[in-house]
Amino acid sequence: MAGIMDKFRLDGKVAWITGASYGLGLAYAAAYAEAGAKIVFNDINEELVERGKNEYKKLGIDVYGAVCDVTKEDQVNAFVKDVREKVGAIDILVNNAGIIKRIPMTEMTVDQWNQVIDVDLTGPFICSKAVLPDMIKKGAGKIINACSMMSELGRETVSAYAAAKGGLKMLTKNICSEYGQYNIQCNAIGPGYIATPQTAPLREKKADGSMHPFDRFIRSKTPAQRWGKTEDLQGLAIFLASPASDFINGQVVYIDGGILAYIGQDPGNLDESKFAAEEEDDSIKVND
Ligand code: NAP
Ligand code: GCO
Repeated sequence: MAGIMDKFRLDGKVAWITGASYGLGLAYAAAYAEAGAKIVFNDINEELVERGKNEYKKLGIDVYGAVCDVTKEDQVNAFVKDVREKVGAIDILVNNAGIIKRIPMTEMTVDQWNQVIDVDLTGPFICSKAVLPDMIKKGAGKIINACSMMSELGRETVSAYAAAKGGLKMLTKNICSEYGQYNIQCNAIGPGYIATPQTAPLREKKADGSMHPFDRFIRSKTPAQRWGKTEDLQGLAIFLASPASDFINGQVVYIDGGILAYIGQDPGNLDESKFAAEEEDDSIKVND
């Protein structure tokens, strides 16, 4: 007889995690594979897809991977068609692919703005639109968007990213509203500050070996006084992709170590020696 924990299984499901050659996407895919799903992923060029396949091979995970830029609707539609024919119709979509450009708004070009909006907001629109027809036919589906602290808060130099992630929160609610009637749930993961290649520039030690000022700042804003690890998010990712969350829809679930609940402390009060033992994340790529 099936027990309650079976509700957290993904056996037989086809899960597409966009931009999952490394970082959070790779962590979500590894978790989904352990929960029984068939993994498909994409990245923007052959080199990254091959690197991703090697990472999955090291983890013992059999994946389908192909080149697909989430901002190009023709590539996305061809990818979804290929997956349908070679693996099966997509049951779970994680709109994980994302970029950030940390540039003061007055210095940011419209082209730079558009690049971030295209990947972080239009990409999820294009990918969700491509998988929804199969989910409607099946009468079930899960779409999980990658929101952020910047879905709720602003900060200097990330205007395009914050606008995209704020828009992604509302796209999450809209997909819920429009397709919930087909037993499709669209929710979002809202990570805090997680140690991945995307945030590597914010943690790089200074020339004298001392902490990056932003590293000290984020620890002073996080009750646990640490950055999140990609594995911290795997449980929530499985939950939102599984039947256990079938009556949750249109929500952004924040997994931030308490940042949004905490006013923060004076960064000068932090005892840096407490952090010395933490191993540095194995960032394999640093975005600009
Ligand atoms: P990351 O390390 O920069 O990885 C992003 C992934 O997306 C990479 O594989 C990247 O490939 C891919 N990608 C970029 N543009 C793409 C495109 N046009 N088409 C397909 N793939 C593309 O980022 P991360 O830290 O793992 O974050 C993953 C997601 O979570 C992002 O949406 C990010 O905004 C969000 N998030 C991250 C944090 C955090 O603290 N790390 C917190 C909140 C939210 P390339 O190598 O080609 O760029
Ligand atoms: C930044 C960081 C953040 C994180 C994440 C926080 O420059 O502030 O990159 O944006 O990536 O989105 O939730």
